[in-house]
Amino acid sequence: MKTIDLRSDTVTLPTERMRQAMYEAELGDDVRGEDPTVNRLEELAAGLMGKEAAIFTPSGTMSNLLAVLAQTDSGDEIILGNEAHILWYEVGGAAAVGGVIMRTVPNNPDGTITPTALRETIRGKDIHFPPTTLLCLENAHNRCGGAVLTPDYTVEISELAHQNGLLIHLDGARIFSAAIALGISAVELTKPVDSVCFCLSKNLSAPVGSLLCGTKEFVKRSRKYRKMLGGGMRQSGIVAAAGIVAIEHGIDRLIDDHQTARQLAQGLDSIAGIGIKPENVQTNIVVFEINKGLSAVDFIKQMDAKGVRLSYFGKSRVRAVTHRMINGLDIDEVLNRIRGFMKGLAASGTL
Ligand code: TLP
Repeated sequence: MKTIDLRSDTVTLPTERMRQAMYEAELGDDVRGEDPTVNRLEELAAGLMGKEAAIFTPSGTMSNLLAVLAQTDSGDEIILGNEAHILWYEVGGAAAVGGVIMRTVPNNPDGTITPTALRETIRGKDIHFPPTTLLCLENAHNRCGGAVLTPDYTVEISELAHQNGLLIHLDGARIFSAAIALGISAVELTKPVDSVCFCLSKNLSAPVGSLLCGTKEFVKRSRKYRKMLGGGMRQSGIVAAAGIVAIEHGIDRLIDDHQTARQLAQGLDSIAGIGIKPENVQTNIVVFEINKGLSAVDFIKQMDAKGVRLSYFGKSRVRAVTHRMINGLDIDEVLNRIRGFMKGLAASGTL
């Protein structure tokens, strides 16, 4: 039985072209700024994001942490959505390492935070208050089911933040998915923000890495913090080479992952016991509910035994992520296995 792994697009393996590029990569000591392949990747990334400079980091988590460190002081308050990846899955690094308070405002199901909520959350200059200095956005939004923030929204919320003296960091781990879904270039989504990071090792299939982009001064500060955190890498051109291939050849095909995600969502919608709104699926993330009778943990365990790997997203919430190693036939197979399992449950009276 073939195992079909929908836990995350992070499970994608490098392509043959990436392995070849890694083999042939020209290398140097990147801590000294002497790795030509890393330098090329950073230039390419800065250009794509419309920023002055970029820094290659080992992970999205480190990029987000550097963005906080380089744009706040210890004791500041940063604002982020209550479903933000930075809040949920980054081990509290912003607080533990950066010494900042993470103040949340509700994320709407479409990944946005309401301007009024932001306005009401930004603190004034009262002596008792910590300074509010950074707003973090996320696009596409992981915990909001891959939802996409539009350029108009990004401009509106960024203007509000800037008017109140805040900088804006965008966690754009899957920014190219958002751009492809909207049919625009990524720069349309990154123009209004001060810093942005995107990942190579998720939907773009590279083995390692993320790029953090912003002004030259910001990147210089981030470079110092990356070294402090132990993220200064030496001949990292070996992995940067795969990243260049990912950018040059991996972006246009993301549309295929959105198609398989829609196929999955539509199929799930026809299965009794599963709750989903297929019209909300915009990118490669599909979040659905297991209706009463079974917990998400049990559902995932049972499907795992049937060769379908999914991830936990809440008591009754399950996440599936489509990616380069999944095609339409795999999705048909996933749907057959889930349908069969749910039918079995209904027959046994569990549903
Ligand atoms: N997300 C992973 C897990 O951590 C949940 C996944 O499987 O989706 N920002 C966003 C929006 C992300 O989705 C992720 C990874 C990161 C940052 C962190 O990237 P890495 O894993 O490279 O540290």
